[in-house]
Amino acid sequence: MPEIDRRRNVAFVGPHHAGKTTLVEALLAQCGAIPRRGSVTEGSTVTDHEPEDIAHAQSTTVGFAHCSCGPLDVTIVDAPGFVDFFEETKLALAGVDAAVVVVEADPSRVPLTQALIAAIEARRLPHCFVVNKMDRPGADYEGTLAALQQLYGRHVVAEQWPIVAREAQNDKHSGLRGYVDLAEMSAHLYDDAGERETPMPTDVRERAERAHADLLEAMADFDDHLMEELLEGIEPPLEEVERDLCSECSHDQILPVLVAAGASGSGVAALVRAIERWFPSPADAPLLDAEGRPIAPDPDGPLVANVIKTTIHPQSGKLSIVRVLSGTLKADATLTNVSRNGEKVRSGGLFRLQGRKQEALAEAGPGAIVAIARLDSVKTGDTLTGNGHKVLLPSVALDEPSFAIAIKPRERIDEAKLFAMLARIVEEDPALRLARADVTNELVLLGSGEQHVAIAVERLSRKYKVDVETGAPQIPYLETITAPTEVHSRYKHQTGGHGQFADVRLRFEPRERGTGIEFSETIVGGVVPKQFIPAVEKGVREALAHGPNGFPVTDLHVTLVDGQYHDVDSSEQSFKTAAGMGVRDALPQCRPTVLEPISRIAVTVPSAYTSTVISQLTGKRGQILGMNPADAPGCDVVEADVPQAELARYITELRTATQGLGRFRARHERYDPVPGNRVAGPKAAV
Ligand SMILES: Nc1nc2c(ncn2[C@@H]2O[C@H](COP(=O)(O)OP(=O)(O)OP(=O)(O)O)[C@@H](O)[C@H]2O)c(=O)[nH]1
Ligand SMILES: [Mg+2]
Repeated sequence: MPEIDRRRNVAFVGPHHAGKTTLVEALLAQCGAIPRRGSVTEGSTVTDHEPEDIAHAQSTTVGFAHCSCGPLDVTIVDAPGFVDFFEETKLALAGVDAAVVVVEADPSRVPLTQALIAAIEARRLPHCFVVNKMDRPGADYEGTLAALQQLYGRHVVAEQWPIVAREAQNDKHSGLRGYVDLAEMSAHLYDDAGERETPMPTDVRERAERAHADLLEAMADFDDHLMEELLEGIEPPLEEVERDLCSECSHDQILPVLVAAGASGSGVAALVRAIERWFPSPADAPLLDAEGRPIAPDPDGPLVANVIKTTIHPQSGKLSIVRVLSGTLKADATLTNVSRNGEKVRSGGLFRLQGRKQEALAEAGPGAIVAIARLDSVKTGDTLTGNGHKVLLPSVALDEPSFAIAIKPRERIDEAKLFAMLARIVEEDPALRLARADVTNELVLLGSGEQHVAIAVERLSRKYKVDVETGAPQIPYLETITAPTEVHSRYKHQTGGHGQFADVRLRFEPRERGTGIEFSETIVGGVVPKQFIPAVEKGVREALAHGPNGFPVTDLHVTLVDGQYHDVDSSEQSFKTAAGMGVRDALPQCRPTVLEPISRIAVTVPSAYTSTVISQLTGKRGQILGMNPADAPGCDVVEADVPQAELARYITELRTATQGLGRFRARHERYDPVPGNRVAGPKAAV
């Protein structure tokens, strides 16, 4: 079999804690890639190898592994399930040809797959579901299946039915013993070697027969011949059923559902067979370029590769994990980075990843997912080609960050160094963003949620041995005036020699919100000589940087209306000083008021949570602007204007109130007076 036909690139995705990493571990052990299964809680798995994964007993970034399953060469991408890391999952999906969606055997967890399934369906990626943790008491396969069908339709269909152990006294589910293969209608019990066939247990026969009929009916929607057989009451031959299942799953038409208990390895042997039979090889389903044209996976064709992940090690340097789409990638080759104006880059070594371990490779053909060392200027998402070939791959649209912290060095290093280190952390995870805040000038790190940003800070401290201080970013309050005034300010100073003298009369008037500061003058007869007027303006503007409440003053008009000077003693400095004094005298007379930034937010939530979200926003002094159906089915978009001060932890509160399903976008809208002039937060000064 040609090498490409033996390849399978599969992402393991699904809600947080569904058991993906554990299932991957069991699969690697089943295929002999590792001697025994490690455990997430002990920090000994292949794909959760980063210190942050181990410390939190969860995946915090994608992990890569590979194994040979019979003739197959399978590359596994183990994606983190926690909602904060979803952008990372989206990037990883760009590199695979199929996905195993792992869900717990608990119907209430099924809605958590919605954004993920939308991303999978956007790519028309073949996928199956694994209902996992079937060993747990109370595991509910039937309910979970029904919940999946309710959300994703009847083409989500059981291909396996569980054979469960029950407690003698109360008949309650107490474990998973095996499964019925609903295509073959054969029963299998798990054992140390994987599984063995067994006569069909009488207690599942009837239920399995109904599920078998459902499977055939769902498949018949895509095969007229099978439909005719069913209408005539003919049992279709097994070869036909299997052929249809392979074809319909690999074309993302039928979404089979399997059972497993990854912690004990139960179900893994059948999952391996499913990957082999149902999922396409890179040759079967060529990936598309940015214009939607398929890229022929030809080993002798022009090289095209896509960077799906970047990792940076402080000592050993950068690894770019790429998916080869066409051509043959070699170590120490010159590549063209089409995404960066055709820049030429020279690759270092080529590796295959087994968790943290790297195996050197001489070359990698179409469909391979491999790591390239030392592509220093290359970023995640870039398209690399050989010989200047000009093809560009589609970019993955990442959501805007919804949580921010302010960050500063605690000691030792200066901010510029910290910035450089943070930039490398952000390079590893493009869902993070580094910015300098307007008004407050703080360094802020933005991400998809509190945990996302906290783990990035942990990674920063570990990798670069830097101690940082973090906290909520300051709210960029401003202040303004609400009444006009006019002041007279004279600066006169005599210290031996020649003295200093300046006299100004300044008028202060409120301006419309958002119009900023305007300075003008109505001097006649040169009572303030022209050369000193810029100094007056400078003095005014500098003094306006700190209003009576400590915040920058905005939205006012200051006019220099009159003044006096002295031939010898007047200078730019003395006029600047007089102007500053005038501002400080005037502002308290102008009924100053603090302004707070208002964000316009659009919250997308399943309709069942819309009223919860509206009352949550109202409780945050939000002004609801409207509510409309969202693009995502069954969801609403609530638009509101909310003070930024109320939104610091909103993503966490929103997810808590909506089972993790709510998301929002925010942008600065305007400044409004703070009710009662009372500000919260680090600069509370009123
Ligand atoms: N009872 C039972 N527990 C399991 C099973 N699989 C995993 N677990 C436990 O569930 C927890 C989560 O398992 P993981 O494998 O880390 O789940 P995950 O989906 O990779 O989690 P994230 O990557 O953080 O989304 C761990 O405590 C596992 O020991 C299973 O089949 N049965
Ligand atoms: Mg995991």
